[in-house]
Amino acid sequence: MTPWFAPIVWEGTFNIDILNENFRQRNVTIGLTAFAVKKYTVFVETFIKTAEEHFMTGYKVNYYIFTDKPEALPTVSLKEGRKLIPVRVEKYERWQEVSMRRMEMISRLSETRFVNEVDYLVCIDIDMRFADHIGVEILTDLFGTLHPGVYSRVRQSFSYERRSQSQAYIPSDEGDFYYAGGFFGGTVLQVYRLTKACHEAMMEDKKNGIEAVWHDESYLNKYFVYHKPTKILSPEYLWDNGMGSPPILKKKRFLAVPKNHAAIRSNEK
Ligand code: 5GW
Ligand code: MN
Repeated sequence: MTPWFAPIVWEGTFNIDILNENFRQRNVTIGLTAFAVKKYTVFVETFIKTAEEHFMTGYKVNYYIFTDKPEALPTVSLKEGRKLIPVRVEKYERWQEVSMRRMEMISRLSETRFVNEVDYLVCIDIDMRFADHIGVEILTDLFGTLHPGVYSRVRQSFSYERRSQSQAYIPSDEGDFYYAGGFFGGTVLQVYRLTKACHEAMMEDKKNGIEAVWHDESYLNKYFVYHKPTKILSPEYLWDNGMGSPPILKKKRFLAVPKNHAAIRSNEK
């Protein structure tokens, strides 16, 4: 538990049968948002195929795949009650902007679609594969995920934005955890508030000629200082095998797919 009594979700802390009973009675629909812009369309097939095996099995799921090339999305056969919904987005030149604009698009779609179509949203990176159970134990008003690189470290080592000119600024005596930009969510209302606030903070910074050190992740971390998540996911939910297999990790549920950073970040074909 956190000091504000939010559970930190690790294997062994929950009973999935009790949780399933509860969430099934409420007949929930879960929206998953992920972006596949420019070269990142290569990640879609593995992402969806492995999600069909491990993500919210037995529930109604809408996969909202935001992409500049909806026609390039693979056809993947989905289980009953699950839909793939392409959403066309602009392709920004700078990769930082591709990543940051996710907040704007999620907030916009929350107002126009998500509110009518789903109960909860799970907003995640696409350069990933599902490797073990991820179910309703993560669902709550607002959740964030401990960043796999720093989950065991102290506040002073968190790479929060430290320039007071930025809207993402966090003073050295504040902040609870360092959350990952690649896995957050909650109810549509809470995700709408979060993404709208982060987008507005980014636009204010842009106006002032400053961009936070870790882009959207910095603004997300700022938001969570003052709007505490009601659950926190352990790094089981966002792991990279490059960081090994520490004994505390009983499951690796969602894993980074290795990528060639130089090739995928270049604008060349
Ligand atoms: C490309 C080069 C560098 C950084 C980001 C991109 C990029 C990200 C892109 O060209 N297209 C795209 O759709 N994205 C989206 O932003 C993907 O959903 C991706 O998972 C997310 C975050 O970028 P990542 O995964 O490269 O960031 P890291 O910190 O996980 O490496
Ligand atoms: Mn990623």
